[in-house]
Amino acid sequence: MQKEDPRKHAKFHGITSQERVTSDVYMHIMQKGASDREKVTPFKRAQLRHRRQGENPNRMDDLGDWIDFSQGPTEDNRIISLDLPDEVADKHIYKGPIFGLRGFPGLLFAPNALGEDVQNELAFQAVTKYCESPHKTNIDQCAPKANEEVDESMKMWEDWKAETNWQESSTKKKQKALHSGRRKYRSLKKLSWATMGYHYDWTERSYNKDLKSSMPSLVENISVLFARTSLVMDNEATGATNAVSYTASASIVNFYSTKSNMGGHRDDLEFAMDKPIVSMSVGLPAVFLLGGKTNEEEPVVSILVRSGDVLCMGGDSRLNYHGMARVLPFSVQLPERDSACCPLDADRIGLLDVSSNASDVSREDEQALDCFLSNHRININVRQVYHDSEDGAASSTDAS
Ligand SMILES: O=C(O)CCC(=O)C(=O)O
Repeated sequence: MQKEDPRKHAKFHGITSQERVTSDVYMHIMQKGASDREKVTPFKRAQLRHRRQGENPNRMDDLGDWIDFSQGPTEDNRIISLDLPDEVADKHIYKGPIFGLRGFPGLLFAPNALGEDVQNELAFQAVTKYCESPHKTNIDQCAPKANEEVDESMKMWEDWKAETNWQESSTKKKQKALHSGRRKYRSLKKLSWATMGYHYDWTERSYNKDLKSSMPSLVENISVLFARTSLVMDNEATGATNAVSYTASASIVNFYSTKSNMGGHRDDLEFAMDKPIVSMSVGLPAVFLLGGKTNEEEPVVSILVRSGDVLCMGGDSRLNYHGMARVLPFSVQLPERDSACCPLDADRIGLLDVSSNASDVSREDEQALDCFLSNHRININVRQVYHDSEDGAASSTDAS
């Protein structure tokens, strides 16, 4: 008897897993019209406005009013320039810039915060380690189909390289399947998410303390740095004196192709709602949607997220509706980034004791990764699930 992915039918963040990975649902909603069951809320309207048009992949007509944090506040008065508190900047290496967004207290955006070497390391770890055991993926949720070949010893990355003509296509920024052999059960083409740290139990719809894998130090160190920044800045803004410790205890790694999107949802399953979500992006740019506390609230703003950007949803924005409307293909021409951005590079991240653990990436892997990232977006987001007393905040406080 085959086990079905519980997320396929169960509503996750208010959307089904199918909705999470395909924009066809938006067409479907359009065709159905605004019946009571599928009421077109302001959030959904924003998603529809940005929906991918297969026949027009480079469309830009929906992007006029987006917020591009990498242009800074001089270009857009919705962007607020913030000062990194000394407490965070000195001790935590990242020197900024960091921005807020008018009307969305608690939201922080650090454009191009991660240098190229850090982005590549995150991406390489994501395709080689974060999507492999002991971490869990969407693929593990379903039993293999009768026509699928199961080879537990084959790593998905090695298989993808063997099956994709990335060498020839890396210059053309297009991937081609080499041959259409038997379908693989474990394949990067089927991968849409992996979880690390506490895994979410999709059947019980809760985190399960007994289902846990390790949190990679690179992801932990980056997220603790930005989470503490968010916590300190939120205390400063609100006059609160909340603890600024953070435990990176659960992470979702989302793998998007140019056809993927993620419907609107709130991350409301954690217990430590006073701790921010830290979200980092690598690979293709995308349109991130941010709404209010419900999907009925306006405005719903469109934010351009690019490779290397870090976004924190903390304080008042922790429970805001959000989603990912569309991934922009490589061929879409974006405005240049402001050169004042000062990314966190491997040298500085070395101070966080990460560079010593960096992967030894071969030339072949480098080129294949370049090709993969020219067709995919990887988003790594991190949460603290339980309250400090239960979630071992000691390790993250030591990082100060
Ligand atoms: O891909 C993104 O930027 C958003 C991911 C997200 O919202 C989630 O995993 O809950």
